[in-house]
Amino acid sequence: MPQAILVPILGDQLTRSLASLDGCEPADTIVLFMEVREETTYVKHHKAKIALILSAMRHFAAELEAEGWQVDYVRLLDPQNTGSFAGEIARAAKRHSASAVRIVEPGEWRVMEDLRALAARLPVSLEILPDDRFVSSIPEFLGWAQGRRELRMEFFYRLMREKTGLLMDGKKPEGGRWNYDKDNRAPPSARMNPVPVPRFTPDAVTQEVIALVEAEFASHFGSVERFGWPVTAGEAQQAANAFMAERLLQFGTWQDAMVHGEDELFHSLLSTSINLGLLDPLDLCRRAEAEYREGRAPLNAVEGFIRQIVGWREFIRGMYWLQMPQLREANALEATLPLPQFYWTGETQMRCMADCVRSTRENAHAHHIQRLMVLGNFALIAGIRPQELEDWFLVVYADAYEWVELPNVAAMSLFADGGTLASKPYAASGNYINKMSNYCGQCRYDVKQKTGPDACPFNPLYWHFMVKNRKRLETNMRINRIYGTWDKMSESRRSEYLQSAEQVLESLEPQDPRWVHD
Ligand code: FAD
Ligand code: DLZ
Ligand code: SF4
Repeated sequence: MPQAILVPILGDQLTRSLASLDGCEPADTIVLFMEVREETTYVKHHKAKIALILSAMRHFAAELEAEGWQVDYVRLLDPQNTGSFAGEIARAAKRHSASAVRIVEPGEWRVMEDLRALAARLPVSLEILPDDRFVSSIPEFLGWAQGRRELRMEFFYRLMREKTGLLMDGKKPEGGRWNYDKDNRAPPSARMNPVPVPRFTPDAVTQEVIALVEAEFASHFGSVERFGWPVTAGEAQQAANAFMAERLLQFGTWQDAMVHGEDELFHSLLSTSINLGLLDPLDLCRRAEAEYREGRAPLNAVEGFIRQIVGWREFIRGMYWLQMPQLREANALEATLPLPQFYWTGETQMRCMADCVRSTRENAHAHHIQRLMVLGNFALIAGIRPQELEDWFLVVYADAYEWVELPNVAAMSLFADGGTLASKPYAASGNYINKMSNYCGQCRYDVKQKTGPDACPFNPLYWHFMVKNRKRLETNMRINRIYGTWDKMSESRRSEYLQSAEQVLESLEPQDPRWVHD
């Protein structure tokens, strides 16, 4: 056989039109998949996340094989498995006497560094191709960012709307406004009638992977009992169809609402499939736009959905590559508190936190406002060390890869980059959670009480955070007025707030680090 080209496909590159396959002929190409310990345990990912990725990899490899591609699939327990991408690519290049290796750029900095180091020592050339599954390339984003004083999603988003033509009316935005965010914030209401998200019964491949995960990763966080994620492009399309037909209509209005025990509401739950490469994000946006153009979904819903994808998702990825590797160490607010153990166990009397952790454990998912305004907000105002919360988010969500997790956690949620990404910290007292959810009614704490043992912990922590960071935040025009309110309080009221906050902080049991690393 003539010398083959080796095409390694990483676990989140499961896309039929992947750039590295483009132009290759099955007869002289070896497609390599690698289940490796370095990826499954560099943090101890949620069991369902590992099951999802390995099952999706196995299904995709089988599909390529059925199409006539020569697939070399290294399984986790293969005795020769070296446990790393670099080790497996080098081994496969030798095994197949490959003339060259072609790979699409990885999503994560860590893996890119490993590939660059590998390229320097491999005896054959290793070509790293741009990942064209995004609307904006990394150089395009870096070019846009260069020289700008403020990097705001809104302006980048408008550019992406113009570039794609999504929801454009000539040169103007459809409906006259770029952003209908104000129409995306209705609190929960009796009028809400969410249709359940489709769940996919694990087939034999997924069941085998689940058994492997239970055996090999028993001490990892989370449960696989309710596993129902789409694991093929076909299933992902079914999930997308159901979203477009049943939930997009109301997605916009209740995007920020939270309801106890209702884990999905009108969210798409498509992030796992998009991030794996099973769904094309731009195609989803075009489908959502068609729902609007054909009168089946309102503009606030469709614009909201499109903004999340060509706005936030693209912007977040650009910010990752702009801010790495510094972002991983960023801690602009000098927060040092260890992550509380209840992020893992859910054992807290805060009803909002307990429900979000439960959903996270059962589903490897929580929706955006639960992530930002409950789980992230608590960590922000309590002063949790960013790297501990970042590891937590990377472990627990099935859609978490560092390129998307890290900017969302460090920059958006914890303001750890000092405001490069967000114009102000997303800090809130219990009042916000009470307005946007039904959590507080049956909570052991009283959201109306500001201080004392029965007060909602978010209330004193909010002021504690504001006071602690006064020097840094007072110059921020978007929040500086809050200090006027603080200054008008009596001395005794202020010290009640601070003492209450200290009591909450002292009561927090630090996490057991073995949740993240053995
Ligand atoms: P929907 O509400 O239906 O939104 C549609 C799509 O928009 C999502 O599928 C996703 O692809 C995209 N999207 C929306 N918001 C964002 C965003 N801020 N960044 C990137 N894409 C976005 N998303 C991840 O994919 N992986 C993560 O690891 C992740 N970590 C997060 C951590 C924090 C602290 C916060 C605040 C947000 C995080 N997000 C992350 C963004 C968002 O919460 C999830 O994309 C969303 O909850 C996924 O559920 P969904 O598919 O139902 O989303
Ligand atoms: C997250 C993950 C896990 C848990 N396991 C694997 C694996 O065994 N093999 C693989 O190819 N990819 C895995 N992944 C996804 C990778 O971590 C991801 O592709 C890289 O970090 C690049 O973003
Ligand atoms: Fe959460 Fe406070 Fe409401 Fe309890 S009262 S659910 S702790 S916001």
